[in-house]
Order: sequence, then C-alpha cells, then structure tokens
Amino acid sequence: MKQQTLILIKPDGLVKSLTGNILTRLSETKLEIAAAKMVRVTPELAREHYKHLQDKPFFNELIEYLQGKLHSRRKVLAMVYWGENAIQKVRELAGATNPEEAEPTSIRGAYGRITSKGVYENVIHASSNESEAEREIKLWFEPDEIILDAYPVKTITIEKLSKKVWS
Ligand code: IDP
Ligand code: MG
Repeated sequence: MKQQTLILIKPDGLVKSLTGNILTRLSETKLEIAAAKMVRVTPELAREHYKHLQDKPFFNELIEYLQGKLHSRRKVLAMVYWGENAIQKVRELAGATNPEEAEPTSIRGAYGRITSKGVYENVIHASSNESEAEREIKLWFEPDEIILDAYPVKTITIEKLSKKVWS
C-alpha cells in the first residue's frame, strides 16, 4: 500500500549536523521525497502538531524544543516521503520514542538523548499512522508544495491577497 508520511528533522538534529546522515539513512527505505522545506516553527504550529500531548507534564518543554528554543537553530526541516508502506518503514528506521530504549542502530538510538529536564531529544519526527500522517502533512504543507496529489484539493479564489515577491 502506497502511503505518505511526515518527517521532521528537529532542531537538535540540525544543530548536531545530522541532516546528511539522516537523509542517507532514510534513502535505505527506497521511498521518494515528495516535499521538503525549512520551517520556522511558531508556538501555534508546535502546539497544534503535538496537541495529543497537551496534558503531559513535559508539554511546554516539548513545544520549546520543537521551536528550537533549546538549541541555536530556530527551524526544522519538514519533508513528506512517499511509497510502499512508508509509515512503518520510516518509524522502524526512526526507532522508539525514548532514545534510551530505541535500537542502537536506529536514528533515535544512535543520535537521541534525554535532557536533564527530561525532554526526549530524539532528532526526528515521523508520523505513526495514516490519519496522523494526513493531519500532519496538511498542517505543515500547502497542496502546491507537495509533488504529488497527496489528498483531495479544491480551488478557491482569494481577492486582495498580498504576498512577498522579489523586488
Ligand atoms: P513519537 O515522536 O515517537 O511519535 P509521541 O508520543 O508522539 O512519540 O511524542 C512526541 C514527542 O514528545 C517525542 O518524539 C518526544 O520528543 C517527546 N516525548 C514523548 N514522550 C515523552 C516523555 O515521556 N518524556 C519526554 N518527552 C517525551
Ligand atoms: Mg507521535
């Protein structure tokens, strides 16, 4: 079954210069990259992305972590990978949520850590099922930013739209 999945290289992954290593590991899956962009994460985006954890004691630190407030990189690399069984393939390669319990050869096992404040800095996010992937991909990407027809779209006309163009 062909699927799409959202992958984020979190701020710790960027600060540790792990982007190349992580992309190389991801290429083992033979999945296709359908979208990629750098994103400055607003508090609203971080809260929406992790809203299923809003009652957890580590929620506020987690939101700061995703925004890059714990690191010197206020950005993440957001990507959509597409192909056969994409969600499970990427989750397996990512490893368990807790980097200390993750397979040592998984991305999180190799590069993650638990901070003294108890945040799991696990360098990568990967969607865990199809409905989560759909919610997350729609949250992080516009239809035109993805190189395939990920989900049904509609066209709307926006009047008086202002946007930045090259001057
Ligand atoms: P996942 O990233 O493996 O899907 P989730 O339960 O969705 O795991 O948690 C999202 C993120 O929240 C994790 O990747 C990790 O950074 C952080 N997190 C999850 N559980 C804990 C915890 O018990 N303590 C500290 N941080 C956690
Ligand atoms: Mg999750």
